[in-house]
Amino acid sequence: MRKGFSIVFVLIAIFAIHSMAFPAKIDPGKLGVIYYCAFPVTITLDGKFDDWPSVVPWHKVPHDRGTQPAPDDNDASYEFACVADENYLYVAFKVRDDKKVVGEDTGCNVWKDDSVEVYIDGGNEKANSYDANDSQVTIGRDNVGGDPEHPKLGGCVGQLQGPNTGTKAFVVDTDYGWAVEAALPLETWGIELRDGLVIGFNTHLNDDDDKGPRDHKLIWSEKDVADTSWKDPSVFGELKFVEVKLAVSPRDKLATVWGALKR
Ligand SMILES: [Ca+2]
Ligand SMILES: [Ca+2]
Ligand SMILES: [Ca+2]
Ligand SMILES: [Ca+2]
Repeated sequence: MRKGFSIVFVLIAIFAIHSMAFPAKIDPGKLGVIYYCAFPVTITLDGKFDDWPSVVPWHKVPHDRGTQPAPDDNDASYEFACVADENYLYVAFKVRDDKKVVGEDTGCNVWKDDSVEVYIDGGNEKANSYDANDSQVTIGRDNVGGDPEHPKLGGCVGQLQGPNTGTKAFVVDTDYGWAVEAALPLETWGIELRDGLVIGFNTHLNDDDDKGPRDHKLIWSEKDVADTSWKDPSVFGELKFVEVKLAVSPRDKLATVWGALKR
């Protein structure tokens, strides 16, 4: 009788575990308006995305969304995703690009070469000019093969300039173009992580294909219609931090249940 009871209990437990094993759903937010950033998730900056939970939403910015659109998505388009832990906002980019241009414009001028930009308004004040918690952080493709702890950064605008933000970035070339895993320290912008917290946020892509000036400029925030995020945080979109319980492996859970049964 007792054995039968145990078997039923185990079956119920397995059913419950199976249900729990499906990862939490994360609201994808709205393209150009708001991104829901799951935490706590810690990412290893190695240029590989296998540590990004599959439930994390990716926002795709197509070739024709921005002030200098490209002819097609293979020429220029990108996807980005975010997660956070108690120390960092992690931002990943997968950039489609047909021609690599790096090393012509470096440092503060890297926005003229292949680069991505992350914009943060830590207090979400939406001011018309940069205050002490507003930044542009520009990460160039020229960081491929570089030091991820001390990447070359642009974004030399405002009080809290990109190169002074402590941002780390691992940048790799890929078969479709290039990719970035970046870690932005929350304390730089005075961000105290909690469920529901909203900050100002935007992402851009600069694509140079033939040297000289930038050829394509793609923009996530729908309010940034004139490429003015570099001076005006009021055109940023928003990022909302959402605490999620991501599933652990069913095997671990099962071991826990079996252990409890044996006691
Ligand atoms: Ca990784
Ligand atoms: Ca291109
Ligand atoms: Ca601000
Ligand atoms: Ca390019």
